[in-house]
Amino acid sequence: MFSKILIANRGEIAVRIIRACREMDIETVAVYSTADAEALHTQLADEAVCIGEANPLKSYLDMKSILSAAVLTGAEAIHPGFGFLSENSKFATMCEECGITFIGPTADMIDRMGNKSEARKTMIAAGVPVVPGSEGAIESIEAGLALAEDIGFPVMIKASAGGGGRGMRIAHNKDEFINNFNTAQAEARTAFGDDTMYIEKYIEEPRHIEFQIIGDEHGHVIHLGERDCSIQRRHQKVIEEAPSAALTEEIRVAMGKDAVKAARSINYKNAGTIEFLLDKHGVYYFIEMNTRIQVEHPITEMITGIDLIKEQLRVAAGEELSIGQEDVVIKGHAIECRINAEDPSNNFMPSPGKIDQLYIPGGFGVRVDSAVYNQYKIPPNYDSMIAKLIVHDTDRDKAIGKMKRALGEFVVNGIKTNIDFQYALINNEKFQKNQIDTAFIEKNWSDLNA
Ligand code: MV4
Repeated sequence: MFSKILIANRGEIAVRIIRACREMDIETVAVYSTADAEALHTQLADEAVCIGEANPLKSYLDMKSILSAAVLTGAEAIHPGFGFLSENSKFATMCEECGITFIGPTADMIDRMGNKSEARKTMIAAGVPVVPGSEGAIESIEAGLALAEDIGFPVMIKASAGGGGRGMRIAHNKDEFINNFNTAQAEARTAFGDDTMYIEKYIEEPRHIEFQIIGDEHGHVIHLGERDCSIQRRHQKVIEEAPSAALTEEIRVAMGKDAVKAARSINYKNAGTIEFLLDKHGVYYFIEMNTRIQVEHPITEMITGIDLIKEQLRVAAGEELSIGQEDVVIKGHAIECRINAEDPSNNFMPSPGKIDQLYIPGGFGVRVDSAVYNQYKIPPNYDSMIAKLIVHDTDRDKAIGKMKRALGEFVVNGIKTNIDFQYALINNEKFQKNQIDTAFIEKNWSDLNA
């Protein structure tokens, strides 16, 4: 196992990783920007190195600064967390060239899954069900249109370099296809410097179901069940739960097998996620793979009792997974609410600033992963997520009840937060009855703001 690692991230995920390391007797090096001198990760790590200015491009995304910090402190590995450099194959390669282990998959796997039309092709070849559409990328707008007419409108036009909702357009007919294809392609060219496009049949009112998988370099790949991430706003997840209340045991077993098949087909090593869309008829389709640990990993930890960061460190160090598929037993139900420093009454605008009163909920089955403390000043330069409130109970109804209790206890004053909005979501009758899809927040907007 490593004796010292550097964490190339900030906020609650940096703290989460430091905690796992401390329990494993691994020393930690934090990196921080000038805006994060007082941040919790900077204070909690064994060592901390300032790597630059508040602007993430000049600190948390500065690969040379981060690698210099790792070399100077003698860190053997770098954990990238999520966001920032976590799916940057160039960074993974640079780590390797410096003799430092990138805690993640190989650069080649990042590239193969980062290119969404290539990933589709790979999954088709592996026999994993994908949404009807182009085999990989489409050659031309004419070829795309012919295919769209073949599979039938509406279709979704997607950028290969996209993912997470960027560079995506729906087309309901031929005219829309031509217009939206051109706009989406131009957008992709500007945003990603890559205008490769692919198309899929548009799945109406789907649920977003993702399977947690993890693989080691000894040929073991297991899944740890699914998460339902359907409650989101503008492609930002808001509430996640595990397991999904939308799956029958039969579908769950089939999806789990396909998730493992997907990861195994690329000899995947690291924690990762296989994302599926589930349509109203219970038919599921692979859409994307994430080659990183994700924000919502704690709900999987709560229902499985498995520490995903520790397993991730083990496999990165070349060890075998400490558990097999037979050791993964799903127990109860977990829900995560993302607590953001933002103003729901002002279009969810970020609301940075000083916290002048803080009470964090606790009690049986309540977990808060956060990097804030009383009197902490949230800098304006980063993501607005300040905490994840996670609850675990024996079933979904009880978990909902526990989340209501915990949200009711949570006090953050001095800044605006989405705590009351989260309460309205959790308290919503349709949410409670599991009448959910990816358009839930839009569809229930007036009820949620009553
Ligand atoms: C889709 C889709 C419907 N049909 N693909 C959005 C994010 C990206 N990861 C994929 N996304 C979607 N792809 C087909 N063929 C609908 C969405 C989608 C969505 C997916 C998951 C969670 C929330 C969403 C919100 C809007 C659209």
